[in-house]
Amino acid sequence: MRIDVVTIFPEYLDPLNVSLVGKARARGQLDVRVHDLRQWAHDKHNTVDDTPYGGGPGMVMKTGPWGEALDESLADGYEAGAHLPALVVPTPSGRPFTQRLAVELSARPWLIFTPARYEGIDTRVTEEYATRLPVYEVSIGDYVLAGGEAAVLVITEAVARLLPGVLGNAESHQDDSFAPGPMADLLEGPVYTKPPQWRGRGIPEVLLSGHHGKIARWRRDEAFRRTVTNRPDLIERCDPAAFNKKDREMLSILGWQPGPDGRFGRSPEAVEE
Ligand code: 6GU
Repeated sequence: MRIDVVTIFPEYLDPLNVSLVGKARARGQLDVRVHDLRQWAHDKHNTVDDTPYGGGPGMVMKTGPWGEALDESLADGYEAGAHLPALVVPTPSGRPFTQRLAVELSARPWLIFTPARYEGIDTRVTEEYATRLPVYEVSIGDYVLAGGEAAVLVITEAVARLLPGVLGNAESHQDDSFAPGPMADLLEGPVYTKPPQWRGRGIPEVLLSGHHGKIARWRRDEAFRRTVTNRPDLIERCDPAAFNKKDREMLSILGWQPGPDGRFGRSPEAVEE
């Protein structure tokens, strides 16, 4: 996969040299090019922003530098043999970044990120490139960052670990929270390693039993426990067909019952504490 990032803070992307993404680059599985937007600012102050039409606070990033940066990055990528580029525009106004979107992006051969500072990029830039390439406007959560660079780090790491050969163990993202499969839509429960005793705290006995069926059931019960506490919305929107008899028992213990539509909700007596 090829990744281009155009930014006014290239050094903000230095973490892409470290850990999983850094190793994927070193192995040639990921070709990351970081470009300084100011290369394409031609006045003596290298201006990339201006005041917003219609007034209001803050500054808006100008069309000119972004247009030249994207044209040149596209030309360079095509020349290097890359194909099917997609533009990823980090913005708090974008669609939510989810594991599903990470999987979709990981199937694309070439991503171009346009993290913005200030109040964002003049809308005509995304409009223009949307006539030529798929454009994903993406938000990494319901909070506001000072710029999109941190979002590029987040999205790149989530995508890179899905690329073939990047994770050591081919199975290790099968039961990630949010991955499709038997634990779909449940958070992962607690994990333990040696020593077996630490500050008076032991290990749940079932994990030492060697009984794989019981261990799988225990893990699923703990996944329900954690999901009910931290993300009850995930249970509410789950297709109840995904729950077996033991799942329903566990949900009942945790105070959840099927409603008229079959979907699970907190039992009335368990609500409000
Ligand atoms: Cl992608 N950018 C900014 N500036 N703030 C955000 C965001 C992105 N996602 C959530 N908040």
